[in-house]
Amino acid sequence: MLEQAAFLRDRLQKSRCTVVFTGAGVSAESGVPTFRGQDGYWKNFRVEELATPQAFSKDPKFVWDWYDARRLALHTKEPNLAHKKIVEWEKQFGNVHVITQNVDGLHQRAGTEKIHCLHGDIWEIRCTRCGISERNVEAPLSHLPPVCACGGIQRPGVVWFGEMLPQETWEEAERFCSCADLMFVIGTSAIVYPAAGLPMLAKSRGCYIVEVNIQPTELTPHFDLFLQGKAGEVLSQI
Ligand code: BV8
Ligand code: ZN
Repeated sequence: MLEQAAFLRDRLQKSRCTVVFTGAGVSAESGVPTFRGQDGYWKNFRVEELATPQAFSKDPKFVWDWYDARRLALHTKEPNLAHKKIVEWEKQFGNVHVITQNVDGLHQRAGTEKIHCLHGDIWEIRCTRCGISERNVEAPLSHLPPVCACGGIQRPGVVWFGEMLPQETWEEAERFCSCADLMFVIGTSAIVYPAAGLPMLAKSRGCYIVEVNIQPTELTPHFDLFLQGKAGEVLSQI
């Protein structure tokens, strides 16, 4: 049993605002590849080739092939113990807010209600001509790239490198991290900005920060507690 379990439950109980900040590692035990691990998405690609507006305008079908494959793979994936424990905290302690970099929708499928998706949602597609967004869970997509009723090509509803994060979502995330007294940073390499700046924003306001990761990250030295291990295994002990 995790020796800090009782301490962390007490902190969760007393917290006025808890933020759970997650990255791809929280979905790893669901079988979803991370971005930078040895089995990661990026191992065979360069970011510039895929997750940028330039790549999409150059070859929308090539980019859609990758997103279509990820959506298809996600169809057989389920939320894991980590996602479920976070839902339990939200129900039990109330003021728990999830801020995720993930686009896989697994937090939502697990039942998380108070969630802020900084990098969008792979199940949203948005028209590049009229801007209309729609939820589309078809996998594989019958037509690549998908086309809007207005005739415009539709893109994945995610935030690519070089693109601004959704303004309102970003501002909400900053607000919650500014007032959080407890933050769990789970399964992120803390490489992608501005998202990776949120834990240090919370830290600057005196927040107690717990990191859960299979290995230390660049930010580990700045945090109050580092719990080494798989997210599902560690969280289920708290
Ligand atoms: C922006 C959606 C302002 C798409 C993603 C040059 C020009 C423009 C911008 C930049 C530039 N140089 C740098 C930047 C900023 C850039 C950036 O940060 N680049 C990085 C690579 C240095 N950021 C941006 O461009 C952002 N926008 O800055 O706008 C702007 C605008 C115009 C001009 C200038 C500035 C937008 C970034 C959003 C990119 N979109 N995703 C998609 O998913 O396809 S990012 C992508 O990385 C995912 O969202 C992912 O979540 C995110 C972060 O990765 P992680 O989640 O941390 O995943 P990773 O694999 O890295 O790590 C997994 C971790 O889990 C590891 O630590 C591992 O140890 C751990 N783990 C593994 N298994 C487990 C585990 N932990 C626990 N349990 C386990 N079982
Ligand atoms: Zn359209």
